Amino acid sequence: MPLTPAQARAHADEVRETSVTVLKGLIPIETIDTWNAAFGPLLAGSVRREGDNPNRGPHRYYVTLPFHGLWADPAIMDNDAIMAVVEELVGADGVMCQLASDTPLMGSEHQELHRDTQLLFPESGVETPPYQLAVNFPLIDVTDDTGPMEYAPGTHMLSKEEGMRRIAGGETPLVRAYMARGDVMIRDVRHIHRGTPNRSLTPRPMVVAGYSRRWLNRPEVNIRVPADVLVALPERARRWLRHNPVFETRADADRAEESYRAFAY
Ligand SMILES: O=C(O)CCC(=O)C(=O)O
Repeated sequence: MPLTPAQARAHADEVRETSVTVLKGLIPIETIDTWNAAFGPLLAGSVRREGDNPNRGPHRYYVTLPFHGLWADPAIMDNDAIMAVVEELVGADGVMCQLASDTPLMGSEHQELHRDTQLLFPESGVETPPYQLAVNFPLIDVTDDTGPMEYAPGTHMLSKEEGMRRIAGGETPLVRAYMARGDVMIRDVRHIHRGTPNRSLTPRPMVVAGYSRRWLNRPEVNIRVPADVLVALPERARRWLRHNPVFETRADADRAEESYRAFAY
């Protein structure tokens, strides 16, 4: 269901103010369940390669999604409601630069509190409007048991020191991001946040699609786009993908692994 311009603005304003907005029940649950079933083998491959101490913390896996088949579904990658909010925040000339997933398993721990990006002018103490967003949706329901992300609202507009001070003093609480299958979160990744332990036996995959202002280069991520997938996408999706490498075949696109190492800002 598309958003009206006023609804899109209200969601964008919520991100500007708190760092997070949720579009509830946006993606059909059947689609999510199909993604979750297809995700199993990708996760198993990462667990085999990386063992139980991968780069996002123990028993926590960052898995890049191949950009073809169901993973490149335009109903999600070119979703009118998501794009309306994203365009409000980073401009209609922005870029999509990341498609991956974060999955804590049983045995995962609290991550350090961190932000996912550097500030643009860290020495200035002045925060800018948004320039880097994550669009997240879980492949299972996120409850206390399955390891909800915790975030500190408003800290995207503060220095790390000030944000940490407010969290430590209880002035800014850590909010647990409970989500049901089908919910989509759009967040400003400058907010201070952390992954929490998944205490269940079920992996908790969280898809992450990254969107940025057109001038932001994020060398740590990209989307390796097969040419046949690109030409079949709607014009808006092709435009948002324009800075990513394009490959003649899907096998070539799948070959290189993105190396998104654990770093915390
Ligand atoms: O998956 C989550 O709950 C958060 C993970 C996270 O913040 C990270 O890996 O940087």
